[in-house]
Amino acid sequence: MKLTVGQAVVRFLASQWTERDGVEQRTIAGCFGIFGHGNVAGIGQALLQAQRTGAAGTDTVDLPYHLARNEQGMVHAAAGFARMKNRLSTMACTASIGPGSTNMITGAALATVNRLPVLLLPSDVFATRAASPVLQELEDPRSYDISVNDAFRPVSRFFDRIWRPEQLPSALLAALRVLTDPAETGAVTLCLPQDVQAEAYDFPDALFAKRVWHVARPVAEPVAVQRAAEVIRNAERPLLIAGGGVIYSEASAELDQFARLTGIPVADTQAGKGALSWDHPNSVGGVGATGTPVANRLARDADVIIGVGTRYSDFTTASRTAFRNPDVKFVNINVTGFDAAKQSAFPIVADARAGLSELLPALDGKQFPTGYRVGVAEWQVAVDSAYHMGHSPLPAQAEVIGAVNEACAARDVVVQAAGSMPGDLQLLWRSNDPKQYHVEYGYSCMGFEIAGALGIKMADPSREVYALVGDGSYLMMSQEIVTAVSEGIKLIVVLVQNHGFASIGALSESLGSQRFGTSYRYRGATGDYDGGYLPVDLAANAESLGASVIRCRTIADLRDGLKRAREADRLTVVHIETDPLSPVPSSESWWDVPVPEISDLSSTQAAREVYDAAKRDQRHYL
Ligand SMILES: Cc1ncc(C[n+]2csc(CCOP(=O)(O)OP(=O)(O)O)c2C)c(N)n1
Ligand SMILES: [Mg+2]
Repeated sequence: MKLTVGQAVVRFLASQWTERDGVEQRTIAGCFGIFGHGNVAGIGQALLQAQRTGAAGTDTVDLPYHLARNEQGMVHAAAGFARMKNRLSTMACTASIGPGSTNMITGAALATVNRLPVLLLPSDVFATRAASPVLQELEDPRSYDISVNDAFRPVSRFFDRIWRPEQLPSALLAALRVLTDPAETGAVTLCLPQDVQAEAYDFPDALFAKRVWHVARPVAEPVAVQRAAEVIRNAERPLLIAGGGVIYSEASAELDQFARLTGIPVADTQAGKGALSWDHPNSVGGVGATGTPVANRLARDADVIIGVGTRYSDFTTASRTAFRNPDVKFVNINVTGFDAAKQSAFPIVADARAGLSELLPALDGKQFPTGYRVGVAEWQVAVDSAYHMGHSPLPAQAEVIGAVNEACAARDVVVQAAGSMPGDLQLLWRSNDPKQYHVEYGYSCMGFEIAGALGIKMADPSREVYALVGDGSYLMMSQEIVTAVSEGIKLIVVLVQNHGFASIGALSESLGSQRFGTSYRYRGATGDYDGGYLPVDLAANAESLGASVIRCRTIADLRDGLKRAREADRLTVVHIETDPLSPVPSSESWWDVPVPEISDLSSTQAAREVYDAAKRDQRHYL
């Protein structure tokens, strides 16, 4: 079949399907893009042709194109989409050469860190070098085969550059293999030189036949299950930590059964929150640096930690201070050998659902005490008071979170990524559904919120999607509001104005750095940013991008605004100002952020003493 490389890429992508548990869906549901000279006539023409005629020559199979406003934003949208689809479907992203492509690198890193499949198609410099150096080409005197796209290599799980059409079939197959493999997945980058995109070649017809990628549920090695089960049977105080892998594997029912039958308390990570509903009898909330005090006390004393589908980020382990029992042992169920082996664990390399189902019978009916339930009930009283604290004159962020949480129906989704909200959310949010809590905390990338929410809503239009966004994150990346408006995609954006970085401000203060350089204010007489607030109106800004805007002053306004936003049929921004210094309950935990060993400032010296003391609790798990 004679096609250009661009046409072959599009036709191939439109014919790929994933299948798990007998359910098929399109692997690549569509293509985000921003055109420039690198892709407008190559991939761009192929997408146009697909839109006009159907990619595979039919009316039903197609690769819909979505014009984004920023290349980083479109990769965030693809990552949000993929997470919402439990990694069984994603989007492709086409960018022009040079800055269009390198704008995607942050998105690629986010996807790879979070183990989310995204397919990136950065355009590249001429293969023939006919017009070299083309506009935006990096000239490297050491080698002519280096381009800016080589910067994708460390943040991609598969990377290739298609210098010749003959390379395309094997590259496409490798790309799809990695995208659909739960153990390997992440950003996949295929660089497409702009001349090669337009070059015609006689491709084998079989390349474009419908292809179904089976997404495996690898089962555990029986010996590994027996060894792990023995460790758990001999435990006295086990704690299970549910990570994102439980949700991707759709293992909530198996986890529920495992927890009910054994009595083992279940804590969760940022990616795993909602694996069990917050009011499940075994739920003890988030664990680690931003976890609940209940879970953290259980973690401190536990003799066996069962990590399911978690990669043990430093927030989860509280920078390796969370687990203090001197004899603590780990049992990990993970589809990735790399994660299963962490903390010198007894590893079960398996899909979370398969692994839990195999481990449960091997425990021979062993049951553990459930005394922790008293602490959970007390903790829920503390959450209620944080949600309704009546802070004044400006409301507290915890009350905003409470209002959004109480406005959410079970299937609604909350999206966040960076600032003070991820911590407050992990501590306080009550999740009723495995897909309700979408906090991107692998890369914690400011600016993910609105762009990610766009992808999430595209993945499941039947759910209301609330993007909670701080003023800092909003200023970094709000432009996908325009994309959502043009696509007619409804989002609810809750814009929390606190004039700067509440998060890093508080962190700075706790580390002796006096909130230096973290507020959005005029530069004052001292030279610091301690002057008056800036004449910035983010609500007006959102309005100017085409959003409906509801301005709120009080929590009562906010509750009403959220109700109206929910009833609205278009993107609505609900704006509220909060007190950046408002309180939240303590996690009774720690995060390792080094304080200077020597300093002229007494604030830093005092913080270093506290740091040294906390650091003594840090350990290896060997
Ligand atoms: C792209 C990016 N740059 C920098 C950071 C470091 N950082 C983490 S939180 C934060 C401030 C976030 O401000 P805002 O969105 O207003 O949230 P707030 O802290 O006020 O809750 C910064 C700069 C980051 N996470 N991501
Ligand atoms: Mg802020």
